[in-house]
This record gives sequence, C-alpha cells and structure tokens, in this order.
Amino acid sequence: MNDQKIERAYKQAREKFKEMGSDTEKALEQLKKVSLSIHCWQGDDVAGFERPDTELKGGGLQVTGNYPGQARTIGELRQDLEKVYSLLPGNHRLNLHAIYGEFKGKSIDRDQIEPHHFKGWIDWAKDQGVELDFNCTCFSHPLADSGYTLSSKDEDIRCFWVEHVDRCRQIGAFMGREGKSPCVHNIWVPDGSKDMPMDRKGHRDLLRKSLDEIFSTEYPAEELKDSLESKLFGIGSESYVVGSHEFYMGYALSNQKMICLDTGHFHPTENIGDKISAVLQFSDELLLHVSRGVRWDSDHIVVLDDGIRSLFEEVVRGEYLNQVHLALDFFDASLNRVGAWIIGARAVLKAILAALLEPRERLLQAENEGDYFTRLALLEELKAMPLGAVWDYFCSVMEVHAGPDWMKEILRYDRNVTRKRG
Ligand code: RNT
Ligand code: ZN
Repeated sequence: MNDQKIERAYKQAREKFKEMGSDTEKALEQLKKVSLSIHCWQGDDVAGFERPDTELKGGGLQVTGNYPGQARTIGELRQDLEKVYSLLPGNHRLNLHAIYGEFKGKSIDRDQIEPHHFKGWIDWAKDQGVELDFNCTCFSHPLADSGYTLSSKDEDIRCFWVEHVDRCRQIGAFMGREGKSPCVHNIWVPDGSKDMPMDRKGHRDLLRKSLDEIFSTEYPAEELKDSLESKLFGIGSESYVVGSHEFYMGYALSNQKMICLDTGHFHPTENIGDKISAVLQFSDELLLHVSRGVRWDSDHIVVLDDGIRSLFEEVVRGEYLNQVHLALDFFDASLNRVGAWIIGARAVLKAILAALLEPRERLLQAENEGDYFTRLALLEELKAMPLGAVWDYFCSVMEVHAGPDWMKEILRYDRNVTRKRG
C-alpha cells in the first residue's frame, strides 16, 4: 500500500474518531507498548525437539491438518519466527515450552533439563531483541500416559513431574535474568479423567502438595513470574479436571500467583472478558492465553470476533494493559503456519486498537446518566468506524506491511521456504 494513501485515509479517520470522542494518536501510543508473547508451538504442531520424530501426544490437545512446511529443526523454527516478527507491528516476546530445548541429539529426559539447553534460544532472543516466557511440558511423555502428572498417586511419577517443573522455573528465572525482563512461567497439566472418578479430592490434595513443593523455591519477581492455567475439560478428561478454575483461583490467590485464563478453557457461552475485572480485584496481574475454541477447546487461530473484542474491551476499559500478560495459544496445521501466527497476532492487536478507540468518557457519561439509548447507539456506530485506516497507519509507522500486503509475503514464504521443506 502506498504511504500517501495510508496517510490520507488515516487523517480522515482521525477526524471521524475525534468527532465521536476518541483520540487516535493516544490510542496508537498505547498500542505501541503492547507486547504479545508469541507461542513457539504454532510452528511445529506442538512437537518440540526432544527427538527428531517427536509429535504431540495425549493431554487432550490435538493439532489437525497436514499442510506442508512444519518446522523440523530449531533453525527452521527460528527462521519462521523471524518472519513472524518482521510482519508484526511492535515488539513481541517469545513463549517457549520445555520440549523446545537444544538437546543436540542426546536423550535428555524432562527431569534432566537445564538452563544451558536454552542458551541458544537466549542468545537468539537477545540478538532479535525478543524477551522470553516459558512453560513446563507435562504432556507428550510416557509418564503422562496415565492421565495424571503432578497429581499422580504414583509417587515416582508425581516426583518426576515436580522435578521437571522445578527445573523449568529455574530455566525461566535464568531467561528472565539474562533477558532483563521477568519471564512468565506457566503451569498447565492435563490431569483428569474421562469418566467419573471416585476420588476427586485425593488428586486435588496431591496437586496442591506438588505445587507447594514446587513453589517452595522462590525467585525474585524481576526474574520469574508464576502462573497457573485452569481448564474446564479436555479430550480424555471430560468428567474431571484436577486443575479446575476454582482450584487454581483458590491456589493462586492464597499463594500470590497469577491465574492464567485461556479463552478456550471455559464453557463456550462464558464471557472471558467479564472475568478480568473480577480476578484483578484480588490479584495484581494475570496471564491470558488468547485462543479460539470452536465448540470445544479446539485452539483455532484467533480472529477478530466478538469474544476477542469484548475481552480486550474489558482489558482496556479497566486500564489493565500493564497488568495483563498477553500470550497466544492456538495451533492449526491446515494452512501455512507462519500465516496462521500472523492472522492470530494481528487480530489481537486490532482488537486492542478497537478497544482503545472507544469514546470511553462519552460512553461512561451516557451510562452514568442512565442514557442507555446513547450508550448502545454509540457502540453500534463504532462498529462501522474506519478502524482499518488507523490500523494501516499504525503498521506503516511501525514499518511493517499495511493492509493485506503482508499476505503476499506469506505466499512468497510458503513457495520459497516452507513448501521446500519436503
Ligand atoms: C492446554 C493449554 C496449554 C497448551 C500449551 C501448549 O489446553 O491451553 O496452554 O495449549 O501449553
Ligand atoms: Zn493455554
């Protein structure tokens, strides 16, 4: 797109928004500071690099599709990520999982991983100006096959996973120290059961015990921030999830940890946006896993739909952008994977921009005066406002492709790079 055209359209849009009561310049200043934690696992279908032939197994997670071009090595994944960062306006983080270490052909089990296995990522990240977040990987492993990890009644299995998470927090703190930015370490475990269990309490007692053991090691907040991710149900854990929302809410609040809300982990009719100002009454920060569930926690690519818009309206209306850590969590192997990343990440940034462009004062005034007609009518009018012109201008000042031009880059990358991977 041509810069002059972008600027002309932006100036008109700026005027229109101004008449409505919104300040586009201020919105763009705020948007510039937003950093998304880009999930490494979209690039290789959550396979990781423990062995050359690894794939996602169990845990109720599923990647469907076999579009060519999955990253098969760390080098390929980094190449793809560099493409992703080059097409996103702003500075964004990288979210790694423990299975993405550099194990150099050695068989290093999860209870053996060490910070040096991630040194390559840390160096690469420094070079790219990217900061790191981290996740323990408590799935795709024979000791997760029983359906229980941190809440297993088999003491050897439970201790194995405690050791793994312990090491992951140590690695996360190392990342935070090296990158001079606190690393968010998120714990999600697949624990649960397909059918009705007898002993819901027993496994929850054990999960709590494991977490207590894990968090007995403390790290400075400048290095590491811990979060806990709940879930409603998964494939194979339809009847019971040990780490339910109530469980982790209780644990996080009584132990000063962050709760992670994954937008795919609730009942499909629940409004995740509504949870933000409820949780943040009692906690200083929270982590969002932005995903799109279709009928279940299917991890579809995020698009600018009503759920995402209302989620970010709540983040922005509550002035919570500094308290909410934003991470992406979707995986789709049915189309170009780099393109998938961009669609999802750009959708989140657009949703935030849309929320920042609400004429908040005017809407609040209408609400406070009981003028619900004005409130609803304004919100409807906003939907047809030229958000795209402001977005294009933002992309162009941030020196990334504006409008649909980035699509050509993906098509070229698909042809010249990912499809050639065989
Ligand atoms: C699973 C959780 C979890 C994973 C990633 C790979 O339901 O959402 O966050 O998707 O850790
Ligand atoms: Zn998640």
